Amino acid sequence: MRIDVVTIFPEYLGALDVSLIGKARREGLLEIRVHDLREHAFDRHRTVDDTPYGGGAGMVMKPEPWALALEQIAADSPLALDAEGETGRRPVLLVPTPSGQLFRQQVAQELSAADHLVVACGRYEGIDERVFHWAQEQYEVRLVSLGDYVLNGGEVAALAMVEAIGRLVPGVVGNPESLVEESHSDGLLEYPVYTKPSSWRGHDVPEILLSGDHGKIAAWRHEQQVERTQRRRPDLLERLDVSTVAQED
Ligand code: 6GU
Repeated sequence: MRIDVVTIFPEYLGALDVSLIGKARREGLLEIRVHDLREHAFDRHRTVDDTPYGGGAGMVMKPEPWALALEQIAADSPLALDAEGETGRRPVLLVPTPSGQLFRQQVAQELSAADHLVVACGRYEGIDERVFHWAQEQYEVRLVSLGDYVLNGGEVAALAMVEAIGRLVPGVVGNPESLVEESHSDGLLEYPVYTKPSSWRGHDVPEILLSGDHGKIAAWRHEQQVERTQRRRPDLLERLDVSTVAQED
């Protein structure tokens, strides 16, 4: 998978050199390129923002540097041309913004099947809205939010999204089994986990986990998933099919 990230703070994306995603880049499973938006701003101060029409607080990102950056990346997309000349498929333009659709595991799953993602990190009060309409000709545009709180810009959200998507690309996570059991993969929170010692500072590991009865352990873990989802995230249960919650044997 190819991922391009456009930002005015390329150094923020340095974390993508580290750990699992860093390793996947070195192995060629993920090709991540980080671009400085200011390289597409041509005045003396490399200005990328301006005051909002209609008034109001803060600044808005100007459309032109974005158009130049996104045009260049689209022209260089692995989807731009195939042997016959056209793939007919567009790269996905992912725009982190608190006014976007909620970025859930299911969205990460969908996006992990894309061949080319471009992440547009906005700052200030956001990017001129016309950029998103204009970009639809070359991109499948998706505005996505991490949750109901405000960050200073899209960079931290881009890191979270690239990690959530990248780890679902085949080969990036060494043991694909670990993707099946984790939180949100079945719409429930994960069951609690324990390791040695079995008794620690007066706190014991639940007996059943020491029993060796794999059927009972699986049933207990499922109960724990449902119970803690009910307690911590009742909103998640409302989205689920009853068969996911009912104990399967
Ligand atoms: Cl995706 N961007 C920004 N700037 N703030 C956020 C967010 C995204 N998600 C939650 N807050």
